[in-house]
Order: sequence, then C-alpha cells, then structure tokens
Amino acid sequence: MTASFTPFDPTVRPMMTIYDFPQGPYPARVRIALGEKNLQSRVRFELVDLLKGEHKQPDFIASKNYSGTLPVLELDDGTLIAECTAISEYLDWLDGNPVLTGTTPRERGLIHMMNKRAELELLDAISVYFHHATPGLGPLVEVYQNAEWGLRQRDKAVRGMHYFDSILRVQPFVAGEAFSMADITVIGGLIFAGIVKLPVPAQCEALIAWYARMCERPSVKHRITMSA
Ligand code: GTS
Repeated sequence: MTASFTPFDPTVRPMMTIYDFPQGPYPARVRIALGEKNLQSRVRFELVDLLKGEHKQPDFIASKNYSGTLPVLELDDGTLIAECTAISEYLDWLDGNPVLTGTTPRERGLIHMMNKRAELELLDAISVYFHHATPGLGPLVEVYQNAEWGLRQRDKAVRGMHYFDSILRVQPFVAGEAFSMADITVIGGLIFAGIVKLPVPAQCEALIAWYARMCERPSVKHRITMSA
C-alpha cells in the first residue's frame, strides 16, 4: 500500500509537537510514519540541537525525556511519548490508514519481532558504533567512548545487513507481504549506515534493491523537507 504525500500545511492547527533533529535516523522513523499516514499537518517540529548537546541538558531530561534522546512526541494535553516504536504505535492508533503495526494478531506479532530485530541487529548497533568508535556528536556529547564495543557493534550491524538481505530474498517487505513499521526501522538503519559510511555489502542484493524501492516512497523522499 503506498501513501500519497501532502506537504506540510501551516494553516492547519498543530495538535502534536515533536522534539526533533531533522537529519537524525531515529527522528526519520517518525517522519516517515507521519508521511505514510499523511499526518504531517497535525505536527509542529521543535528542533533540539544534538550537536550542541541540548538533549543531554538537565532541563530536557527532566521535562521531556528521561533517556535524553530524540524524537519525543508531546500531545496537546502535555503527555510525552518517547521511543520511535511507541510513537509509531500512537500514530497508528490515531489514524489507521495505512496500518503500520499490523491488524491481525499474527501480523502484529511478526511486525513487532522484526521491528525489534531491526533495532537490535542494525539501527541500534550502528548507533553504538557511531557514538563509541567515531567522533559521534563531538566531545561535548561523547563524554564516554569505548571503541572496542563500538567496533563490535559495527560488525554486528554488517551481520544484520546479511540477515535482512536473507529475509528480503523471500518476501517483499521486512515483516512479510506489506510495508510496516519494521521496514521503517530498517530504513532508519540504512540511513544511519550512510551517515557513518558503512556500506551495505554488495552481496546483499535483495537488501540493496529493497532500499532503492523504499527510497522511492514519498514518505522517505520527503522526510527531511517536513518542517514547522
Ligand atoms: N530507542 C530510542 C528510540 O527508538 O527512539 C533511540 C533514540 C535515539 O538514539 N535517538 C538519537 C539520539 O537522540 C537521535 S539521532 O541520532 O537519530 O539523530 N541520539 C543522541 C544521543 O546522544 O544518543
């Protein structure tokens, strides 16, 4: 199922705020989900500058997200929802078209399993590599680094690429026959791989072909241009 993409409409009253860093792979997951569901016009984005360490300031941690990460969704009543998976769940229940987290028990189980694998085996592994074995967000933010751990996670991410390639050799999407939250998480992983210059191995032909298809989706193409 392919979503139509409508650019942000500033005349529509925002109903949600997303604390965001537009270039970030995790915020991209939520931007893509919003694009798929055509909900961009109900969101205002508020920049939190990761490069300045604004997400690690005591005030942000106390008032927005204990984990000191982005994105964070804030509802009009002040409710705060962090974690991309949780935000995607919220958006899916807010507007069910198209469904990203599954409709049947089987679909929901498979999508959540593959989404978690996409985090553990790819996206989070690349994030650890970035923060521990590269300059990451710079000395202001990266106050503790463990390069050996970072390099292990880089190798784990490459294994993850081979795993997702094996999945995409036998089915069109990460969790089966339909585009889902799990695809978005693998897309986030490959966006991060691009940032850290970790190439997808050439043997991963199915993963490479799938990513080329994903990059043609309007929600993926336009994720950066969505703004407040
Ligand atoms: N488990 C969290 C989620 O799924 O939301 C991870 C969020 C996360 O790591 N976000 C990144 C972050 O805040 C944003 S970005 O790197 O994609 O831009 N990183 C900053 C840091 O210091 O960890």
